[in-house]
Amino acid sequence: MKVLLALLAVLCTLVSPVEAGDTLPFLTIDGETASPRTLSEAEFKALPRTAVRVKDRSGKEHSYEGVSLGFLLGLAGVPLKQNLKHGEVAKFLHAQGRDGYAAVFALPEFDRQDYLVADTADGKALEPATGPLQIVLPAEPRRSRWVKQLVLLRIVRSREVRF
Ligand SMILES: Nc1nc2c(c(=O)[nH]1)N[C@H]1C(S)=C(S)[C@@H](COP(=O)(O)O)O[C@H]1N2
Ligand SMILES: [Mo]
Repeated sequence: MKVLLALLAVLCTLVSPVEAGDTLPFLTIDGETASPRTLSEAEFKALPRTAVRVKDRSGKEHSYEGVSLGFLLGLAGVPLKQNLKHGEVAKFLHAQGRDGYAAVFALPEFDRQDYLVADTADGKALEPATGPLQIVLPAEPRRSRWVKQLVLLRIVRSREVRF
């Protein structure tokens, strides 16, 4: 019986999506990178902060603040900018929200500075439906990569296709 229960527990953890509620770290950066890590809310808040200004659909400007997405990847040892060489360009970022929604980014995209993991908008913490963290991309009015409730930044290596 005990063995069966243990097996069931293992199976449950294997099939459950990234949705483990309170047990989920604030932000996880993992995958094919030199120093995968998790960040607590306090650790995130202590990182160097940047701000970007973005116009919404009605033309109203909003100020988002948080930590540069490239900086966060750098913390986990992801090679970027001049360190992004040769085979490393086959890697990409899979960014995922608590609901499982995901968007991908190629690593050379982080040559630009204005990709943000925001925790505030106009000086206030993001709404629960959006935060506590959201990817904010000032250059992308189509907001499909503005992953809400961001919990995971995973580096994935694209596999060689053999013919
Ligand atoms: N976690 C999560 N983030 C998400 C989505 C989602 O379904 N889940 N939808 C995306 C898409 S397709 C769009 S257009 C915007 C919509 O957000 P808005 O209605 O606040 O502009 O959120 C993006 N971020
Ligand atoms: Mo969308």
